[in-house]
Amino acid sequence: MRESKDFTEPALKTLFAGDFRIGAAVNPHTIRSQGHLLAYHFNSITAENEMKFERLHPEEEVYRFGEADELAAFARKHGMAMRGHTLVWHNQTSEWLFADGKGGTVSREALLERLESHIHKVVGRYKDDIYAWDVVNEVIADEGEELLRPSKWLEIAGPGFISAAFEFAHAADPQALLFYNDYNESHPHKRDKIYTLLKSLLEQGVPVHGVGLQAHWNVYDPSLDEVRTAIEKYASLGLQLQLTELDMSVFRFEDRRADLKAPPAELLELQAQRYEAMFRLLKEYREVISSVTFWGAADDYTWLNDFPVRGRKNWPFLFDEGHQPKAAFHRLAGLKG
Ligand code: HAH
Repeated sequence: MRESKDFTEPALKTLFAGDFRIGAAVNPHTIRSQGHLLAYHFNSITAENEMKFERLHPEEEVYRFGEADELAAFARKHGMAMRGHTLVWHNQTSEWLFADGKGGTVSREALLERLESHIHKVVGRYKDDIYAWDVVNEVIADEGEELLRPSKWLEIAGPGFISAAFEFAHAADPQALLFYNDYNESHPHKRDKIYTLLKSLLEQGVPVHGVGLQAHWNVYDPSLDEVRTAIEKYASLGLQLQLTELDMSVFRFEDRRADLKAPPAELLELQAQRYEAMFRLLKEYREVISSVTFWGAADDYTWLNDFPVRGRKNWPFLFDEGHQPKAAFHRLAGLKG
């Protein structure tokens, strides 16, 4: 691992200090294995998994805050900002939440009470550490004309669970910036649906302050034009934007090939060009984009090593497996203005 003294390249957080915060998703392993890299280059973190419902609240009477607390302590120690991820999601959520304990389904009222008490406890606990929460994650349906994705939340509580979550979070910490977060956010069909949801929340006076563009992108998709149009459309609502989970896969989403042992030079060059073009675009919108968080920090650890093709390695970041800057990093370091 590179030691602190080995970092001589300019720090990302300094390069973009006039534009937006630069964040990374972390976990209790990577704050150790990537500790120096994180402390040198990044000024914001997000817990990759440790603040998700199933991890914090595995049983009705049991909260487990140990690992989340460790990550918050890391942020404090290094003077980093912290984003909270995530309060309401259809995945990684404990089964007990939706059950009545008698083999049936909980009532709408009881589900919303449980949500309120969860949010009160979690948002309240991290009031001094977390400045922004992903309150609701991924409720928009990817395909078709339905606005909302089918889920236990929707089935039991109806669409009102979305505004309820924002209201509860706002009551728990009136200072916190509250985000709606989703992926495929730059694809026109889903973009328009996300926009429709946000517009309706704002019209109802729901306390939503920002939209999180997950930005799980790859070297071919989405196009620069699609990203620009999405940014302009979301920003037209008067919301602030953050890129919350950026990575740049070297594979198309549908690509299942699993034979690559190392990234070919042409792909790394393509990745570098894409990062450069994307960050040039993001800088144009620095007035509305307040943070850009990568869903990891360096190629030694990424959730894409298993998703969507199990066991396949990927190389989506600006730093390689040895935490050395890649071509993409050098291209960003050369951006002017
Ligand atoms: C994200 N989903 C989640 O927000 C994050 O919590 C998780 O760690 C990784 C990725 C992205 C996603 C998905 O859930 C399903 C299909 C495609 C992408």
